[in-house]
Amino acid sequence: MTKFEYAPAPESRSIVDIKSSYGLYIGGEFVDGKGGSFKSISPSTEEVLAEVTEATADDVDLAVKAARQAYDKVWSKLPGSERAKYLYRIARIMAERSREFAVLESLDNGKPIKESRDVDLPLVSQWFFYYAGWADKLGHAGLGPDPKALGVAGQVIPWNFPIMMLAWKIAPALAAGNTVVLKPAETTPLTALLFAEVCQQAELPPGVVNIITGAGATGQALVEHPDVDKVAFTGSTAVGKAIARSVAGTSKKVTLELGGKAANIVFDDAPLDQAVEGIVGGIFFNQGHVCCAGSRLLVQESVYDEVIDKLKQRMSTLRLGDPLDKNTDIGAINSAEQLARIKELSDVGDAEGAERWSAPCEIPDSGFWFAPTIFTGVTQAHRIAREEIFGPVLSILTFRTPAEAVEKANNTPYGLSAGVWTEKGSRILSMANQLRAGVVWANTFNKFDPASPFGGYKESGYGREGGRHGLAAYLQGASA
Ligand code: TAP
Repeated sequence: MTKFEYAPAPESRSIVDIKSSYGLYIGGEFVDGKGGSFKSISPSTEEVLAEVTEATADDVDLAVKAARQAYDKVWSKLPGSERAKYLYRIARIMAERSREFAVLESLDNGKPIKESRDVDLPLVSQWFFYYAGWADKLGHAGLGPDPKALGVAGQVIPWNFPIMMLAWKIAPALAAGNTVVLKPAETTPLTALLFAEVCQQAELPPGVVNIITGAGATGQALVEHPDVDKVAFTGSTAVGKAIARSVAGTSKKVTLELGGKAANIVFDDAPLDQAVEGIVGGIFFNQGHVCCAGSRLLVQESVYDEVIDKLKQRMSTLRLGDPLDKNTDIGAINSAEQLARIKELSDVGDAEGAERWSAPCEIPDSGFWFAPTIFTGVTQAHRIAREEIFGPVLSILTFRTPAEAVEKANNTPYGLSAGVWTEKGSRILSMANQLRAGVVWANTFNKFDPASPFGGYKESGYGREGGRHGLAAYLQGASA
């Protein structure tokens, strides 16, 4: 049994200054809201980290006005090379302050510090550096000779990669010449609020970036605001559909990055130890709170027993616990609501006859936790094979032929990502052509790069983030 040792890390915690309460960041300064407030808690301990303002529709209106004014009077008049200077400045500050951001992200979100430190934060500064480079070269992006910005972008992001999603949204929007109003998720607002301080430090003109905190109603007021020209949303397919309906018939341009149920496909010629690492990273990275998680494992029958044995052995070494402990592999589930959903769907897996096995972790007394879990004997009809669990739960199916693997992999309403493990290059290319997924990883999983477009097919949404394709989403008349 893996012993759970709670190792509080006060020294790392002290590197970030968390204020007891936060206002809204509008027009370059923190202001009081017109409504109430809510608490942001640490999901690993349930301690209150800060009191955060709940923006009302009037507050949203003020933020959109600030963004409009900044667009009309300042940002739209700056040459791309000047916008680039601000973006480079932000990129450098994010790199310099990455430790502080990583600790705050792990406290507010529950993710292991080795992930926020080694994955999320490096990608954040890379994203700003990458799009800074485009700001004065938009005419060379293949999106028209002199592409123009859209105006004010309303951006709504989820809780699974709070600061990374912020970077994915804000960097291309500003590079393309838009101003933004961004709403982080209710359970993870703190790194976005710290980013507001970075905007001040970078002397970004007031109103170019506005951060408003709140729940779904605040997000709805933002996307429905008549003076918002562009809506960029990452979150659940249910909310994405509601947003698509609410903006239908308006001139707003919309990008939706929604859910997924990715197949991670292991052929019998794959290097199995490497594949097992990819399976573990594919589903247990960020506690499985990953839209592109490899949540359905398809294993070729001839290596099924070997893969399951190796997988269980590897899972038995995973350490679950304090997100600030550098040795932690599995952090906390982000909220009580998400934990309840993971438990509910896992119970459905039991009831439908799949066989559950969980890694032998000790679960802490407080906070929200779920041990890394696999289900074997899963069929395509099972809800755990069809619905997004968004937690550390892997549904395992088998296949005999490549054609059967493709059919099973594509048998989902989603189409965000997929993984293929095989030694044959020709099989990789053939599978990539047949899989209906926006991203197909080969002999790796969950790899991201700012130059590479990311986005879905079918109910996983539309539009792309990353690369020059990501610029098209923020420019008039451009489609990548
Ligand atoms: P949602 O409940 O959809 O929330 C996403 C964001 O939208 C949050 O900021 C949320 O505010 C806000 N929101 C809720 N209702 C809204 C409404 N009616 N109008 C406008 N905004 C609204 O998703 P979640 O639970 O945070 O995130 C999990 C889901 O996101 C998963 O399905 C996952 O697959 C998907 N996801 C997709 C991607 C990509 S790139 N495709 C990336 C990450 C996550 P509150 O925080 O207050 O609810």
